[in-house]
Amino acid sequence: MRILESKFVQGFIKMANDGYLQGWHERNGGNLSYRLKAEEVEMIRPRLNAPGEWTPIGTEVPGLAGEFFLVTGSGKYFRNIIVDPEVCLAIIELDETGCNYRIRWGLVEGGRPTSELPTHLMNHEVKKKLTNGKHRVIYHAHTTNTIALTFVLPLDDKVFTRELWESATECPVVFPDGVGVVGWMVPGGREIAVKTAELMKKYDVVIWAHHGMFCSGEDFDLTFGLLHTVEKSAEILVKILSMTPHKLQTIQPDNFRALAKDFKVSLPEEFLYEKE
Ligand code: 2HA
Ligand code: ZN
Repeated sequence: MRILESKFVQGFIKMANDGYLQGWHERNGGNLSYRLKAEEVEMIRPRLNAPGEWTPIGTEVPGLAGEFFLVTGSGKYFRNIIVDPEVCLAIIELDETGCNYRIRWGLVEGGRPTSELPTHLMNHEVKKKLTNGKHRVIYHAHTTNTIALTFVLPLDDKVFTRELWESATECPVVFPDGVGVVGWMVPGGREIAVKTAELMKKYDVVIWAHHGMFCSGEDFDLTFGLLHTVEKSAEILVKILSMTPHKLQTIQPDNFRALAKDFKVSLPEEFLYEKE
């Protein structure tokens, strides 16, 4: 089967375009990666390019040795993915040490995988291990309202989680583990990747101050839906804070406990602190 026609490539392209239409991908902002299933690799193997040179990833991910990923290209615009996926995307293969990659499809006009490849792969490594291989998608977007909040809320996991939970009732059900926050760092390298992957051990959502958000999930719908839900809640909170610094009423800790019971999720008490 032609690689472009395969279901996972089509799902990837749709997700990327949906993100663009939401306004989260100005210029070359954001990146997306998908860890292929073994049967998907076998299905497309006859149509992969002959192996080329190995290139260092810039970090080590031994837990992903030999895996294949579909990724966005560095400097490529999300708005062009749907028009010319073979120019904007790549399928890469990792070597047996998890230190190097090589391109096996795509980027037909040249280029490299996303500048955030270290963060994507280190997140994939953590999630593959902790979810028994269920999580396959890592998504980074420049989510306007979530970014705005990083200028006015303390850069603290507990505060961000609680404020986002309070801003829309579905939130604690959609991300019961909460969200992590990374203070401002230089993007694109190993240091921010290590920090993000550490938080991904606990959360499926990590916010980068003054930059954007990373989400991890099982498939394209769940991962897009997670990021969309966080950003929608952030939008509501931005509107609230734009009207008044004081909420007249909100969802209270005991309301969250009742919600947890009915919706059969466990909400860590660390986020249900009493406010002054
Ligand atoms: O330009 O979003 O974080 C791609 C990015 C880098
Ligand atoms: Zn970014």
